[in-house]
Amino acid sequence: MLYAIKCDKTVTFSGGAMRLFDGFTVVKDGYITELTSRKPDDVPILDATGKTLTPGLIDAHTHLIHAGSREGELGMKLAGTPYMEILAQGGGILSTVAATRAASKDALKTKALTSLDIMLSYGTTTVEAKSGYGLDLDTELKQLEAARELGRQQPVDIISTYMGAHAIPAEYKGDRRGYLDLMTGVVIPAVAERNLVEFADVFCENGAFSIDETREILTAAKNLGFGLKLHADEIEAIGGAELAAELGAVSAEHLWAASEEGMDALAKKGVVAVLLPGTSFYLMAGRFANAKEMLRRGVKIALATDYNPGSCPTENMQMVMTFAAFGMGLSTAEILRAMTVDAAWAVGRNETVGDIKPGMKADLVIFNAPNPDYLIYHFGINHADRVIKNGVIVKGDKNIC
Ligand code: IZC
Ligand code: ZN
Repeated sequence: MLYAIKCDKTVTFSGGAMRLFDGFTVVKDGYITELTSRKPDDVPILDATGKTLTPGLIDAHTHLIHAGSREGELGMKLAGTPYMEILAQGGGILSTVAATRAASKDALKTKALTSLDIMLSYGTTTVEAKSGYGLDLDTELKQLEAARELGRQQPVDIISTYMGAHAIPAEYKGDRRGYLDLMTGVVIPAVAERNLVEFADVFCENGAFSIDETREILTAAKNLGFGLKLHADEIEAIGGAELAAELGAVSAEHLWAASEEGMDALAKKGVVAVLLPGTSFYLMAGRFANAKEMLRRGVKIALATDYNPGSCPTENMQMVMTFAAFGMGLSTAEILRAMTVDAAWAVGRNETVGDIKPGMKADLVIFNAPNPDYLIYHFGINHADRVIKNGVIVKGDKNIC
C-alpha cells in the first residue's frame, strides 16, 4: 500500500531538536519512505491539513496483564494510608496477585485486549508490559504467554518484561531467601528458555526488594541475556539509580526521589529515565520526578503511563502529557520527545520506531489539534483522530482519497 499524508504540522526529531515539517509523509508497505514538500504524483493523499501528525506514542512502562481492580482501596488511599502500607497489610499488589492467579489465560487476555484498544485509541502504538502478578512459575508464564499471544493478535506492539520481583508472595512470607532462589533458580531460567521476554525488572524499594537483592536478581537475568530495567528510587532514595548505572540497565523507572549523584550516574551510562507523572498524581505524592534537572544533567527521559490497577489505572498517554507539563514543567517538545524518539530507546526500538523519517515503521498519529501545544493545552479529552500502525489506519476514518 502506497499513500502520502499531507500535514503542515508534522513532528519530527531528525537532526536533534523537535521540528515541525510542512509537507507530505510518504508511506509504503508499512514504512515511511520519504518526507517531501512537493506533492508526490499519482499517490493517494490522506489530508491532515490543520492537524498535528506525530510518531505513534510509545508507552514504555505498564503492568498491562492482570486480573481484577482495586477501587476497593480508594477509601483507604483517600484517608491517607500510604501505598506501601496497603501492600504490607496484604492488599495492593498482593490482591492483584490473588486475582491474577485465579484467572484463566483467556480472561487475562480479554481484559488486556480492552486496555490495548483504549491505548490505541489514544495514540499508543508500542507498549512495554511487565509481569509480576503471578510471582509463582505457572502464573508468571501465564501472564507472559498472554502478552505474547496478544502481541500477535492486535495492532499494538508489546515488549515483554519479567518482573517476578514485584512483591514477596504470601507463601514465602518470612522466607525471602526461598523466593529469591525460586526466581533465580527456576522462574528466570524457565522464562529465558521459552524466550518470553526481552527485559527483567525489579521493584527496588524499601518494603519491596533491597539494593543487594535487586543486584542478585538482575545479575541472574543478565547472565541469561535479559536486558535490565529497575523500578528505582520511587519513594525513597536508596541508590536505585546508581545501581541501574552499575548494572548497565537500559532504563531506571519512577525516580521521584533520585539523588543528583544518581542522575549523574544515569547520564554517564546512558540509562534512560522512564518517568511516570500519572503515578505521582494518583498516589497524591505531592511531588514529581525532577525531570527538568535530569535533562539539565544530560539524562535521556521517557514518559509513560505506568498503567496498573493500583498506583495508576489509566491507559491514556495524552493525560500523561498534561501531568508532565503541569506537574513537571516540561515543554511540549520535551514531552513529545519523551513519548516517541526517547521512549523508543527505553524499550530497545530506537532503530525502528519513535520518529517520522525514512526507514522508520509507519506508526503515526493524526491529532485533531492545530499544533502540538494544543494537545496539552486542551486537556482531559482524546485528540487522536486517526491512528496508523505499520501503515494501516487502525483507528478513525479508514478512507484515503
Ligand atoms: O499493582 O501496585 N508500583 N508496582 C510498583 C505497582 C506500582 C503496581 C501495582
Ligand atoms: Zn511500575
